[in-house]
Amino acid sequence: MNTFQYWKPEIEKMAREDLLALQLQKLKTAVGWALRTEWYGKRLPAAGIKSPDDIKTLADLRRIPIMEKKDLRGSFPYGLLSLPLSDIVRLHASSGTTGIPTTIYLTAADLDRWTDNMARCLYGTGCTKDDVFQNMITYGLFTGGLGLHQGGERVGMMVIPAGAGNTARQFKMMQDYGTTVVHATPGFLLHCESKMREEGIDRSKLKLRKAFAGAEPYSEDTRKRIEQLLKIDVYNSYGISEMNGPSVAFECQAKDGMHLWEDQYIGEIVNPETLEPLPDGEKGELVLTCLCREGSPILRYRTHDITSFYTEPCACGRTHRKLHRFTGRSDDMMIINGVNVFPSQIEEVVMAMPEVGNNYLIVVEKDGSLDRLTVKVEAGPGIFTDDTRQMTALMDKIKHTLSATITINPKVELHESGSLPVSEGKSVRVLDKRPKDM
Ligand code: DLL
Repeated sequence: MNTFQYWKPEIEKMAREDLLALQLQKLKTAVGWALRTEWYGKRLPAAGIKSPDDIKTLADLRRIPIMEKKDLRGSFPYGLLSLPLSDIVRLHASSGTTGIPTTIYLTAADLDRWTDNMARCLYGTGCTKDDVFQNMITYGLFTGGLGLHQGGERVGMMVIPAGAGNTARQFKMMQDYGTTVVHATPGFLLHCESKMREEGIDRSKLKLRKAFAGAEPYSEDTRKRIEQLLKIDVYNSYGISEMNGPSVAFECQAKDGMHLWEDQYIGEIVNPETLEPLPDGEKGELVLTCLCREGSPILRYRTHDITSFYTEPCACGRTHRKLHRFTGRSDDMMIINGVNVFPSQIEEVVMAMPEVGNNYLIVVEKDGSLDRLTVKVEAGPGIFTDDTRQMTALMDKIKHTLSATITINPKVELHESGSLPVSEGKSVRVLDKRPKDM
């Protein structure tokens, strides 16, 4: 029997009606923040919302226009800023569908709220200040690194800012410092397990007991496999940089669905085609409203992530509704080893190169537990030769230009003009060969 632990029990187990009243109050505040931005400053009044008082009930949320990633890009860099830059203490960004990143700005109070939300997630999995937490995910603009780092510190754990990759170094730190908890993408956790076996690391000498895994979709079977192989408990963690990143929804000790923190976010499930709300429990696209960030407020944001709400309460007693494991996306974004990549980013790079012909193909497959991206491009007319040095130099050039844009290293293959398959109907540009086990 689990003894559940709560970071903010008065919030986490709040009666539903009080929680909804709190949401309404915070929604009004967030609308006030949004009205100060250039983007919402035009759109909210056009929808009849000129002041926070025009929001009378939670149903008024539906009057707010839905925001897309392209709107964020369109308002780059500062169209969504609600305060002078002197009030901002941090920015984070993720890749957009084109070269323009989607950027969010945090005030000191925003950062404090995010940190506390993260602490709530981590503490809710049973972590305590006695834990040693190795954060094996990318730091920098990506929200996964600093997000869990801050949350871990707030819980009082000793945080090792390990960063992603380099399994040998990770194992050394686990052994040296007695790591008890790790954070990584599920793919990297599986990769660690096979490397541990390969390198003859004795699991029984490690103190590992838990892992937080997220930033990319994975199945319940994958969770079980990681748990059995590494002999740890794995907790699913969902977030999206536009909503601060991780801490949006997290599993508790019941390990059965992720609590969406409804005092911080409002979640709606909509039909991805009509954007109309779906009845409770039905599967559709998640639209999120951020109630906890003043710096760059974002309301009714299309995540493109497909899920549904649980209709039954959780064994842990928390009243915040839970989300089912995500089963896909309603757009063409690919997640490759935790990094978001849009096919359009790749197209933009290769089509801008004069040496490249008209056809290309993106192939994603599994290489052990990790994902591998191959970009096959046709050389332009008269470019392809038997001179391997020349061809290797061109492939390297394409590879470097691509990795500068998409931030991961693809394998690049150069093909003779006219040799890649041509579809008769719509072009097939992406071949995702990864098993769909969800
Ligand atoms: O991936 C934030 C994050 C960092 C979440 C660390 C969890 C852990 P983005 O780079 O903006 O932010 O990518 C967000 O990743 O829209 C989903 O498609 C996908 N995603 C994130 N977590 C999960 C998950 C971070 N647990 C996009 N299951 C989202 C399925 C996930 N997909």
